[in-house]
Amino acid sequence: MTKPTLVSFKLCPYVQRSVINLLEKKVEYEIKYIDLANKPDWFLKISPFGRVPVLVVGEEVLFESAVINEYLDETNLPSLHPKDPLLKAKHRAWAEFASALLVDQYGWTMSKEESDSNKKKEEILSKFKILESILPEPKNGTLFFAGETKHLVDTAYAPFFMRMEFLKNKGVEFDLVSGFPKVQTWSDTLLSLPSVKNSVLPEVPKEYIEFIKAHNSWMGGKL
Ligand SMILES: N[C@@H](CCC(=O)N[C@@H](CS)C(=O)NCC(=O)O)C(=O)O
Repeated sequence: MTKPTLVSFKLCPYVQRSVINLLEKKVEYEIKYIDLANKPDWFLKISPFGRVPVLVVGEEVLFESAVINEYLDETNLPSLHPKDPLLKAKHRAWAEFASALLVDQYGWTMSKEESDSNKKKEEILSKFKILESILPEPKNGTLFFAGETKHLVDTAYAPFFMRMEFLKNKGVEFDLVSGFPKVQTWSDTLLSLPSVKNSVLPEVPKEYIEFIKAHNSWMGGKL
């Protein structure tokens, strides 16, 4: 069977989720980078929403990171999902919550006006408050979504936390995580995983900041 091919934009957090899963599952894969500002025709033909990631598996094309990750999880056992259907459904619901955080993060960094950026920041903070209330207590300085064991849902959050870290490195005013001790421990745990560390190219931290600046957002002027 030929290797699956992941189509990527190197700064995309949704693609990064799939890379983390490919690495977690030790799947051999190819990766093709495209420029979203100049989408090639072959990509537009295979990506129904014109978005990355897409995963090409033989003759088939999968899109939507959550679906790609479920496929990778089912076809490369052991599964990173809980066995119990109710718990599995709960994990899927909280993976959706991670996607909402990514949307807030994009708005926070890319808004042209300070007031719009601040609204998004407040949305992130209110979501952190909810996460802090539902996360279990960390043990020995380690915390995953469900406690001591890593699950698929954790991989949905890691790209978000990585970008929070890139921003925090540009100034304490961009540090939203440290006010939430359990969220902070969760972030530290995820960012220390080899699959997460190796899920982006070395230039991504710098290019992420450059990307924000290049869009003339309010935050871009502060970085
Ligand atoms: N819900 C999608 C979101 C994917 C997404 O928004 N990808 C962005 C890049 S990070 C994209 O391809 N945008 C298309 C564009 O910028 O034209 C998923 O989880 O895969």
